[in-house]
Amino acid sequence: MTEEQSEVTLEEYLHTALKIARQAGNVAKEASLLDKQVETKTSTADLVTETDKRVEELVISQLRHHYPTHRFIGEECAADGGKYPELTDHPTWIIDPIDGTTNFVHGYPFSAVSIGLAIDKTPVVGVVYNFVMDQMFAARKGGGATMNGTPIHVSKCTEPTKAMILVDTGSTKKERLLQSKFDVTYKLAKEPNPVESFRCIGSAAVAMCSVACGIADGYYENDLHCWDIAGGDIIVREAGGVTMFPTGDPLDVMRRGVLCAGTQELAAKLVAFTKQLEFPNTI
Ligand code: LIP
Repeated sequence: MTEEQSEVTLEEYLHTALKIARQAGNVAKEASLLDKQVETKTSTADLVTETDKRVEELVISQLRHHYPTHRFIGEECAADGGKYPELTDHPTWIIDPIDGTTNFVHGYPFSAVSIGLAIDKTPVVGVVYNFVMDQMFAARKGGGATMNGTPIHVSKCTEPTKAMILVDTGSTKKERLLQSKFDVTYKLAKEPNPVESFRCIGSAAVAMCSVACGIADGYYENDLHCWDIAGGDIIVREAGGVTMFPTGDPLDVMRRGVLCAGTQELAAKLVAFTKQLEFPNTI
């Protein structure tokens, strides 16, 4: 294990990320009460506000101050730069300043600052702060997962018929992606072994943390980015759950989807369907 991955160092990274996420969340929460300037990005449902940009700048500048040799991938910088960011083995902070921007715009209470640190391309530290509900989810490799400092655990559900599953229509308007998501969800919703219930909450990071703390049993999506899932990935795994690409392959945060569940058994039963999902061509 390198020094960067030692427990002491990871704990220190987590501590820093927690402080910055709280500060960023406070800025976003204050802004949530004011009028918002909303612009669109890749589709009419892919929104960005001036607060997303401001919070991202704050998070990256603070992290860079602490870790000048680390790399950074932020949702809004990526949108501005035009070129899809590259993830290397180097320690890289992956930031979504407001995951659930549409919720933020509408006042629907699932919006979070998401910060993940990947080393060797795998998240080892994650913080997801739902600043509306004041719920701070956190984890580091080997340290367990917490919400507001209290340990959290996934549910033990193994059967789709007893599971609450989260999915999202997302911001894509591409027919191929939407059709495959609705087809898969329809197959999972009907007899002979239907999923008990589906919910949409509009934030991948909060959805993953909902699985991590056991209020949902699983979640899948086929049009995400690394910033939506990097923080949540380690939180789910440290809470005892599993994360993967919806085909059943190991999770690669640079591929454009995720499936997570409280148990391997439930994940395998979902993968039998989610492996039919289509994904964006961009890596
Ligand atoms: C959003 C996600 C949401 C997903 C959307 C979008 P944003 O992130 O978290 O769950 O379905 O496609 O990516 O744009 O609010 O940061």
